[in-house]
Amino acid sequence: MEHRAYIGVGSNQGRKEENCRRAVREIGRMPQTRLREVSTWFVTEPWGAASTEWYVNGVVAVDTGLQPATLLQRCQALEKEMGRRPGPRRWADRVIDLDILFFNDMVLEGPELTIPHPELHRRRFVLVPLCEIAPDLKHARLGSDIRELLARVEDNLRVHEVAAPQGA
Ligand code: A4P
Ligand code: MG
Repeated sequence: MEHRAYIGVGSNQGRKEENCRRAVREIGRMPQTRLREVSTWFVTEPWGAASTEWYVNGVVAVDTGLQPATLLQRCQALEKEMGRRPGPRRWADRVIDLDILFFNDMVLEGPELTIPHPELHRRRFVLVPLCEIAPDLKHARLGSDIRELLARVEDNLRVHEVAAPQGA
């Protein structure tokens, strides 16, 4: 059976946009998994005050036969493969960060996995790219769609579209 998952992709270390693009390619190569939508890339002001280094963020939609726990394991293995080291503190700088935002309309609060991602509705850097690819997607716990969440979000940290490459 196919599931629809949305994954948040972020990087604030090294070649940030390239890291994000590589992660998306690798997500598309996970078993039983196909990329369905990829948002634009955005340059975003760091949320959470743990770093002053700006991020590149985007969101992808996949159809997958993997279960949520397996998808999480695959994402964590990919983070590790791309050079992410376990940081000493929460929100430390990272080469790549993959968060499962939604998995079907599942609501789950486990020790390893919370779905929908507990902070997504408070983060403009997630809602802006998500609204691009899934404005009508309903948040299973809050009952609002992404367009509504974006209209209401109090986070005013800056989120800019990455400039198109010169000559493109
Ligand atoms: N976990 C629970 N639910 C999930 C889920 N839905 N998706 C657990 C992924 N992981 C989930 O995550 C810590 C643990 O969360 C995992 O072991 C998993 O079992 P982590 O990615 O290893 O650690 P982290 O990312 O340092 O902590 P956390 O709390 O996930 O931070 P966030 O929420 O990822 O925030 N500002 C901008 N502009 N852009 C960003 O991308 N990201 C962060 C990190 C802070 N500020 C940012 C950005
Ligand atoms: Mg994370």
